[in-house]
Amino acid sequence: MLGKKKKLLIGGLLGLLVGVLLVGCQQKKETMRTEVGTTDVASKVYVPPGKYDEFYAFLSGGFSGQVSVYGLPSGRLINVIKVFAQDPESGYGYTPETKPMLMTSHGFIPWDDSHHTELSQTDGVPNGRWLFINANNTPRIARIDLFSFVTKEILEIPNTAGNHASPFITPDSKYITAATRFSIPIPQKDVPISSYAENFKGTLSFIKADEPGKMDVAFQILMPGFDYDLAHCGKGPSYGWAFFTCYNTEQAYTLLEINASRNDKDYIAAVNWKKAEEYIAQGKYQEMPTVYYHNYWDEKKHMAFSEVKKSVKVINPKECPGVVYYLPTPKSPHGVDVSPDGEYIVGNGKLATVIPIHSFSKMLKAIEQKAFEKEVDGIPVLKYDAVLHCEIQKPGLGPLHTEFDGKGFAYTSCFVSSEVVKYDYKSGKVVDRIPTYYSIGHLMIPGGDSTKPWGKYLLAMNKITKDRYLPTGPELFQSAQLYDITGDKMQLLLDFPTIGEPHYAQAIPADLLMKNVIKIYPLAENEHPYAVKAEKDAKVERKGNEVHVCMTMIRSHFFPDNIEGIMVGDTVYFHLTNLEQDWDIPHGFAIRGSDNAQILVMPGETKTLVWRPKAPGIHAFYCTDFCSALHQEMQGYVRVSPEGSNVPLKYYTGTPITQK
Ligand SMILES: [Cu+2]
Repeated sequence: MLGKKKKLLIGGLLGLLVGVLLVGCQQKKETMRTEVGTTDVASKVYVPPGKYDEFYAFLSGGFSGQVSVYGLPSGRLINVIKVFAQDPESGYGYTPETKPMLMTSHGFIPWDDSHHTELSQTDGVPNGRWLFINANNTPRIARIDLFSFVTKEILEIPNTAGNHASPFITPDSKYITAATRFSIPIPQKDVPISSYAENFKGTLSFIKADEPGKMDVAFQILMPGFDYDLAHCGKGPSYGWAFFTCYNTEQAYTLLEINASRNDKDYIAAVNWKKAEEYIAQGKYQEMPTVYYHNYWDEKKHMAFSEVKKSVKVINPKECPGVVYYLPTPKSPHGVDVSPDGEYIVGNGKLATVIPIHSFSKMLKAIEQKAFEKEVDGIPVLKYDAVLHCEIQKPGLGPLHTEFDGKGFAYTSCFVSSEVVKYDYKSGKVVDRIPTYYSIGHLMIPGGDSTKPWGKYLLAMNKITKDRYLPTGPELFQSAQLYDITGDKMQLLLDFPTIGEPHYAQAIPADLLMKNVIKIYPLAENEHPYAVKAEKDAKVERKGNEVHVCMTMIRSHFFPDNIEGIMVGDTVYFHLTNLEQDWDIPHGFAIRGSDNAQILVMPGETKTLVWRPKAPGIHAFYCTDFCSALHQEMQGYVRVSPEGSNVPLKYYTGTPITQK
């Protein structure tokens, strides 16, 4: 038997042990919030081989100019959609069929900086039909078909420099927004930069987006010369309005990091676009001459066409009262985000110590009561207190962007303090915060800027990667981080590297999208002028020093695979039609000395590779996509003779008996 003292001692030790265990458990719980590696966390992102992810996520490619498609929660890269940059892997932007997509008023632009993806919506909910994305540098908006993951339309935005506040959509997909980040003379003129205040203007643009293939600038609003940064459209009660942040109300044109950081408050511009429509209908606009390109993809012809537009409707808020109001917003605001119910407008001031949340209903009341502080170029500035719902106190440093989970919470990314802050946007109470690694920019919750967020996950897109992956020299891929937001506390699940620098992203449940995704292009519907739908129709034709080779591809040969009679000085157009009608059987085509890309041709599609042979001899070509067991046999030869020689055109596959 144990003595009483011993019992007490053991009891005490047990108590201590339990205490240590409890502390240990708590510490472990804390650790698990930020560190991956436990079974619990791993199982939340594990998608077994052969199984699909729950969400498609579309991340902008930033300076890559493209869109990358990831599965969530696994973080697996599943596709890269070609949009604003040439792609040697597929031939996009190199082939004569796709080159018109990259035409602009500045000529052929083979690169851009893509920033914000936006899904088309029905009743404020992403519908999985289209994805829009902006080009920032040469201002444009692209429409991507989510049935084929192909860019179908690109519209240039005139009177704009730095198309950043774009493409944010109305809940019915009627319009998408665009704006000039950098104010410039509108129309352009040669003036001293120091005449900024006098000569520089901004524009806010509303792009008609509801008719596929027919995007156009519905109208532009001429604004004071500030920097217009980001936007979101109203929904529910605020349908008919759009909100744009602006900074540099100081109108600085040099050393902005100091000179544009002087004012305590800048603005969110609230635009009543329904009112603007009324003024347009009444003819109260100026038809301003300008030049901009509209490029669209003809699905039947498998090629793009460009049209040049020559004017745009511009309205001036001075002459159109009630279209624009300014909401004072501290300080150099970046993102502006509207709550799912459409009532709250969150301003994210990069240099602000609070996050102001404006109330839409208070704004309407303030307008009615003319609670104006002053006017700027005829635009009333509403009183801050008259429109403010609340300020989130001590949110974190450098707030940039906000998304919503549909359960009454908002999540704001804080760049400087590298964290996500979660708060109840009605009560203004902060309920959780979690670090990001490192320096988060945008964040995304599936449906998080819509009327019905799916919630569940939050994706942080971080600007600095540092030590998160194996080092790869001075250049490191940017890093995304996935968080579980189903509980009271956010939990870090996964890091994964991204392509380019993703800015914004969108995600949608996979089942809404995958049922519509096409697997082939029907060969019977192919109206490409150089398509051949059967081997017997394949041909080689000379027109002066142009040679058109209409060639077919099917497992595992080209028709023709031997061609003679080509000469130095010829321009040879290989028009390749893939005769396959089976999912995931592309064929490729590459020929030695080709001075740009190879091409990858999808089943039922026709694509062209242009080749200018430089020296006599025999040139081999081959299929670049491993298509069958005899893929290595999918090859051929072109004989090139000296300029002016009289070798006759001759082409065949198999024996020269099939020669035409
Ligand atoms: Cu092949």
